[in-house]
Amino acid sequence: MSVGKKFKIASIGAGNVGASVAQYCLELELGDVVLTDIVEGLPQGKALDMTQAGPIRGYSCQAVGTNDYKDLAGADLVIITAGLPRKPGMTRLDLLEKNGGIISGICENVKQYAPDAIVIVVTNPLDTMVYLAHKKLGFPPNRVIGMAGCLDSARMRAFVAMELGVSMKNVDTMVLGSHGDDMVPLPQYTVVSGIPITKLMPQDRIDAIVDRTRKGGGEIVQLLKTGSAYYAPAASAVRMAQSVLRDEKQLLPCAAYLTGQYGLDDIFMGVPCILGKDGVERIVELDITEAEKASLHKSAEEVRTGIKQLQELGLL
Ligand code: A3D
Repeated sequence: MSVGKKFKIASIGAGNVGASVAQYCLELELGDVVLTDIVEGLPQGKALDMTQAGPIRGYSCQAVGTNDYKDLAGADLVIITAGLPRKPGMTRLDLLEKNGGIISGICENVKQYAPDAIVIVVTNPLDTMVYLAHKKLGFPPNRVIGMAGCLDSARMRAFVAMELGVSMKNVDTMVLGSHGDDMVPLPQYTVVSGIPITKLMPQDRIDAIVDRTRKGGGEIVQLLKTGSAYYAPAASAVRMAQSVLRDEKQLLPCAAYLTGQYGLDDIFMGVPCILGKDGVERIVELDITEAEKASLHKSAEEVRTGIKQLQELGLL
């Protein structure tokens, strides 16, 4: 990917997350956005509306809406948010089958029309869907990335800042593992302007923050009742997109393809990654405790179960 040109970003899925992704990309002037969905009129209407906000918000990038995958042609970066959130009465397996089918179909089109793109997957169940996307696309693993850790660590940053009454900008955290209850927040790597939180709050408050982070998605679902979070998820995906398109080399937790790191192989899991123009340019291996390692491996088992189910469903 060449840096300095005007980029083309495809946001596939024009629902809550996909439309917010497009909006943030325009606000940051990361590039022009192609908003894609299967619902006729939805991406076109939202894209036109966003473009018309440009003169007021001061951006000159534009969005176009489409139902035709041919319009992805030449996209530098593709963000996939298409799919269903889990609804009441739906089992994990139902979700896996439904979203697995959607991701497979989309990847066929991305492969055909945007073969050089870097792809960020947001659709749940995240770690399984990004694995499926990688297999279907056949792209080198550095060009396929899952968004989850960035969101989970942003949630933890917000909770720490709220607890201590400090600026969110001063808080840094790291969350490893799969997206969901088995994620592995790392208090030992959580700092406020370089000061470990262990020096700033008692252990029971740290434990409460870790627990709230793990359940962060569910807390919002409970409040919204008819949907799941989208502002912070979209902001997280766009932060990753920004680091890639502007070759910023930000170190962010992302679901990346592991080849032995943290003792895990042939799986996508949340790990610290350096993101630049080539996608995942490096995976950073942290020194973690035995208990954290055990949690990470437990988290990996969940993901492997999902991958096995995809195989049983004939999707892999
Ligand atoms: P929603 O607002 O329902 O939007 C999904 C959109 O996908 C809808 O507009 C659909 O019409 C569209 N769609 C369905 N099938 C296709 C297809 N084949 N091609 C193109 N578009 C299609 O959901 P949302 O935006 O709130 O969430 C989208 C996905 O992101 C869900 O799977 C969520 O669970 C997931 N999500 C993940 C995170 C993570 O942290 C990993 C956070 C938030 C949401």
